[in-house]
Amino acid sequence: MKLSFRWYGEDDPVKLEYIRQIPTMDSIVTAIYDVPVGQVWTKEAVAALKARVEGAGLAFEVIESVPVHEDIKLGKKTRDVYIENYKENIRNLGEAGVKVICYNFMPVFDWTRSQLDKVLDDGSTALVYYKDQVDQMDPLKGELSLPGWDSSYTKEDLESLFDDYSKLDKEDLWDNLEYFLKEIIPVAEEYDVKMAIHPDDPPWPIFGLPRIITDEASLDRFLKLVDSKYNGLTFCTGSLGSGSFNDIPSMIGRYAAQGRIHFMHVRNVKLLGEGSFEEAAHVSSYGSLDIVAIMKALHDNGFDGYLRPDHGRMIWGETGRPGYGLYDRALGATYIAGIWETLEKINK
Ligand code: DNO
Repeated sequence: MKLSFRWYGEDDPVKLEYIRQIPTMDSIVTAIYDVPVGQVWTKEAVAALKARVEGAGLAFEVIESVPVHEDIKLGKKTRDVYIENYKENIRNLGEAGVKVICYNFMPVFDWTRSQLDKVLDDGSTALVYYKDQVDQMDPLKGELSLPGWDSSYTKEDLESLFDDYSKLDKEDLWDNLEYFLKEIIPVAEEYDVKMAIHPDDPPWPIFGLPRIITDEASLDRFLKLVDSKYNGLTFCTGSLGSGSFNDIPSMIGRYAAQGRIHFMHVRNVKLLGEGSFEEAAHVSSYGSLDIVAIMKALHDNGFDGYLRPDHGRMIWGETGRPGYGLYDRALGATYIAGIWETLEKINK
């Protein structure tokens, strides 16, 4: 297990030098953020990012994310241009030593929450998803903006995307995903870069848009679309674990044994029933997930990929990017490292 931490570049209030000080920290998970979705990242920009991360004493081996252009998800004629650009990114990143690329196939919106700063009993704040509130949100009206969303869309762009998606059902989305994978996985194989899809967060359709990477059956189907270890998973415990229908430790055990998990996002969520949840401290008793069982499933099945603590709460007065402060994620990292050390020792 290689412990990693997400860093948003020089604009991130969390400094690389601070991340380095988290015990057993191995690598940085990052991306190039100022290139529009679908375009090629220049080799120079990738080299500069690599030099910066390695200069801070951390490895540069995981990219989260190289985003997938909507035309690819929609299966538009223009997709081939964007797929060629995607392949070029895989080649350039592979040549720079990147081992894993995380991406997702969620239409329009990445992760979605109803509130980013819900005050918990202990005075910390967390990201929450209250179904009744999300059901009342209309992304086409008002100034809704959430951290997982691409803020470059205008209202007109969004209307046209919603219109395009209204003509697409889940099976069409699967077809478009398969087309994409059949194009890119051979390049990933050649350049030794493991592709790792991130599941849908939350794992059900929102705003009437289809979502397909949601549960064990869909992950099985996904892995068979191209049966190569280069077609693998970012297993996000919080995303999949928001659905009570997912048995997280058992799924992790299976996919880790198959060598198909390349990247883990470890986060705890407290399920409130009926599709609502609150993000919680990593420690098992604070949420609905058994983090020890999750780590044991990884350990017992030979997981040797990258793992990062996922969203944290805001604690100790920290402000910054919702979910991505330093303190609570560092506590999560240390808790995870402690479980891992225990598993290594008791299994000797
Ligand atoms: C949320 C993240 C996601 C993830 C993308 C991967 O905090 O885990 O935004 O980066 O879905 O493409």
